[in-house]
Amino acid sequence: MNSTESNSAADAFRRLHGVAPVGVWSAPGRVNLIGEHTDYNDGFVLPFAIPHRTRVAASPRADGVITLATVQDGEIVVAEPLGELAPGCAPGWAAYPAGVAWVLRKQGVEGGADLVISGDVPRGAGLSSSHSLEVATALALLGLAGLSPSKSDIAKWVQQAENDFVGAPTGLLDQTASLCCTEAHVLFLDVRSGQAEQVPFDAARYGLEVLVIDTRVSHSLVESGYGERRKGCERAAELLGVPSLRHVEGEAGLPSELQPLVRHVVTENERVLRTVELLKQDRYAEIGPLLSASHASLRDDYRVSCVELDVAAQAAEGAGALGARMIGGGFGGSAIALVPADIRGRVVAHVEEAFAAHGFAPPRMFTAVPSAGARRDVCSGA
Ligand code: GAF
Repeated sequence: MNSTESNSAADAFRRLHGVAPVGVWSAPGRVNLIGEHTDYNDGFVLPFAIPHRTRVAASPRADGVITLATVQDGEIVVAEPLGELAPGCAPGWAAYPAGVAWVLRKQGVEGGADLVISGDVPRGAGLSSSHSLEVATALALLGLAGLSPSKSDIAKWVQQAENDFVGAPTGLLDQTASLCCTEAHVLFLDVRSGQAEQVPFDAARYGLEVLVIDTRVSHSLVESGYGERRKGCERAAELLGVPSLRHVEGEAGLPSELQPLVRHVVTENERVLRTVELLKQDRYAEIGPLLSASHASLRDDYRVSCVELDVAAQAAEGAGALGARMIGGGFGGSAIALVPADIRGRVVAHVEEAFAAHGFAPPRMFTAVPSAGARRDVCSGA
C-alpha cells in the first residue's frame, strides 16, 4: 500500500467536497507476459500487475446522483453530474466509471456516490489504464454498498461496461489481471474454464528484468481494428462449427483471409502453455524466443502491430534482449523485452537511438515488477 498516493485521491476529494471520503479503492494496470488476443477466444493468458495504480476516493450520496472528478496534472477536472445513466451520457474518461455504475445499477447497486479519481497508470499505453479505472470504480461502488461479490462476477460486469457502454469489444484479460494478480506472480488464466493459477515470477532472481517500452503511440480499442479481428475469429469459429477458437487445432479449411487469425490464436495458446512450463522449471531465459515468436505472430498473422512496436522489439533484441514483443490490443501502446539486468542500460540506449533515428517521439521505459491486485487502500484520514 502506498499511503501517500492513496492520500492524493483522498486529498483531492477533501479539496473538492470539503470532507474526507468514506474510503479509497485502487486497482493496478497490467503487463501481459504472453497470450495476446486469446482471451476473447476462450484461450490462455499470463498477465501480471504493474505498480502503477488508479485510485478512487468515494463517499455515498443520498440523491442517487453519481459525481465524477479526476486529478490531471495536479488540477481537479470535474465532469457533469450523472442522474440518469445510459450509454453516451458521459464523454471521454468519464465513460469508464459511468459505465461501471450503469452495469452495477442493473445488478441492484443503486446508490449515488461522489467519486474522485487519481492515478499513475500511463494512458493509451496498452497498460490497461481504463480497466484499472473501471475495476477501482467497481470496488468503490460495491464497497460503499457493503457488497463483496466474487472477482469473476466483477470482471464480467466490468466487461459489460466496456462492451455495452464504452463500446470497446474487449475480453476478460485486463480486468481479471487487475482484480486477481498478486505480488511476485504471473496469473495463468484459462478463460474457458475460469481457472486461475498464481505462478511465481521472479525474473530478478535469474538476473533478468521485464523492460516495458511505451512507444507513446496512443491507441483506442473502440476505433482500432480490434473489433474487426475479434469478428474474424468469431466468424472462423462459426465456419468450423465450434463455440470458440479454443476448440481448434489449425486453420485448415477456412477462407484464406481467416487462416492467419486462427494460426495466431492456436500458436499463441501453445506459447502460453510452454511459457508456464518453463517458468515452473526455473528456465526463465528460454521464454525469450517465445516472446519474440509471439511478436512475429501478432505482426505477420494477426496484423495488430505498428512500426513503432516493431522498432522497439527489434532494437531491444539487437542490443541483447532475450526476447521482445508488443503487448495488449496493439496498433500502438507498449512492448516488453526480457533483458539481462547487466545490459539494461545498453538496451535502453539502443531503443532510444532507434526511435530517434526513425524520427519517433522518445519512448518511456521502466522495469515492471509483478505487483498487488485491486484492493481497498488503507490511508490516513479517509
Ligand atoms: C486489450 C483487451 F482489453 C483485452 O481484452 C485483450 O483482448 C488484449 O487487448 C489483447 O490480448 O487489452
